[in-house]
Amino acid sequence: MSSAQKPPFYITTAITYPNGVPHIGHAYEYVATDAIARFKRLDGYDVMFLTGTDEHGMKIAQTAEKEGISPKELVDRNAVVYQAAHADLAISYDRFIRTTDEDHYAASQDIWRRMEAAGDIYLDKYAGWYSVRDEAYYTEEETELREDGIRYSKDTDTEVTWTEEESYFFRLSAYQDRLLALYAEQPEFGAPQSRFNEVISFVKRGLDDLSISRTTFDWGVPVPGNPQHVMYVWVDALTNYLTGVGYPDTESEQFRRFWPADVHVIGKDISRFHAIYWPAFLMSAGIELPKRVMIHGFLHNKGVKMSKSLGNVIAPKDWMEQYGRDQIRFFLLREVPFGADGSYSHEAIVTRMNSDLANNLGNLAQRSLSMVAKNCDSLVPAPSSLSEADQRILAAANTLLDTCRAAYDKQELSRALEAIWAVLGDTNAYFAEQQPWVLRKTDLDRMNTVLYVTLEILRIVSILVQPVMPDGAAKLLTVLGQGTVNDDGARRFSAIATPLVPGIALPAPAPIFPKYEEPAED
Ligand code: ME8
Repeated sequence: MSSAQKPPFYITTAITYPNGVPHIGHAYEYVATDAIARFKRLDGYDVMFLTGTDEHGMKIAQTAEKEGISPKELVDRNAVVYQAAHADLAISYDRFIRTTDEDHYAASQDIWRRMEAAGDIYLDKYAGWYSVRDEAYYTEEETELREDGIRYSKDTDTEVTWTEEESYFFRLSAYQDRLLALYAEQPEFGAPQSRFNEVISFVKRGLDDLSISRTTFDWGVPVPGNPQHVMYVWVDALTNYLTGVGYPDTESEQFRRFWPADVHVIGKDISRFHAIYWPAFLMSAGIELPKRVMIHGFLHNKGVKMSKSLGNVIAPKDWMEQYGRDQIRFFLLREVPFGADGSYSHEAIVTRMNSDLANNLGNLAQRSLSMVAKNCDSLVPAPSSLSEADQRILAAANTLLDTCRAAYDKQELSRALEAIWAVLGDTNAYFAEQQPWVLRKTDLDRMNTVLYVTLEILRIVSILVQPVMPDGAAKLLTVLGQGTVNDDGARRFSAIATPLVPGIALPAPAPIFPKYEEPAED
């Protein structure tokens, strides 16, 4: 099928501030979004997956100043670091947008002009509390003066400073009713429900107009018609989702195909920006709204917030070197129900690696495939008539695609993995009960059947775990004789319904998910 015939699917991550180094929290968001993008591609969609860096604003300007370099030098240096993290994590994005890309200036200025033409932008004076860390404004009530004499945002614990300057405002207050109507008509707009409810209550309390330009620094997109002002970084940042698919050319093939976005994947600290400001900007500009904002939780190091001062910030690369890429991707998506906050520790990772991957998957593959190598001339054995136990386990494996689709459509990735591992658990029990190594001496037909059923389930499982573990799944599919990376017809979800063909020659099995070995102490 050509891509034009496939249904489109547009998914995005938040764009990261490139003012430090990527950490596990960022990796978590990239990996989750990547798994969904890969899932949809394997399921026959034409996917557009956008990620990137959010390069303007006060925070970047201040970091650059501290380092004695220009903001552009800082973001040029750091964007590369984020791109390398994407490559290390096998993030299969279609475009890595940088908000300093030329086409993004045109897009940001275009949406501004549309909001202005709608009568939603006016010039006034801003006086209030600003958090540079959050690039966000807070009301007096949202802040508190603490014992150290510094005022903080109560919600995010970041320092705020009093700011007074001439500023353009967006008439956010006029959008309260329309936003509430949107939430009522589209209850799937925000997820999970608990986090979406927080957004709804916030809007119900009433909205203030939003300051959307700054004059005290110039690192941003110039305001059309008044270059004394640069846009508030969130106006340009949110617009990246439009730039990524060809805006402002709303007639372009890409824009018409992919906008509105199917899912924006973001963290809980930026839900207001995505579920309140963003739809309001789009309503004002007369542009269709995204279908869904998926709000994930935060990852904490053994339950403790990651912070530079505590020295517990983990670089994704260090983890991958220690445990392996697939293992980390699997751990992140299996361990934490997407949407909830989660915790990680060495022990938790090792447990997942050893029990779920090495035992339940790797070992089952190794045992069954080495029996086939030894006893069936390395050919997929032909099954004879299927027993009730065979039929039951095959039927369970054959429901997995639908279960996974339903879970991925709600971004409930851990549920999809849980369902797959439930079938793997049952298959291990089946293999142990059937004892093909005993059947080898007593009933070869039955041995062949048990091995066939086990390989068939491994085939289905391997196809379905590709979005999460692209490397290991590819190796498994290779040892199961199922296509190649370049000729992947047998690896797509549409191939699940066609059972494993007896008689195909299998390559020598190789262990795929090894157990974690603690490094020897010196
Ligand atoms: O917020 N656990 O950028 P950012 C899980 N530039 N996710 C985490 C996390 C953690 N410990 N820490 C951060 C920004 N994140 C803006 C976005 S979008 C138009 C602009 C998530 O670099 C965070 O919630 O601070 C966000 O979704 C992403 O990482 C980038 O965070």
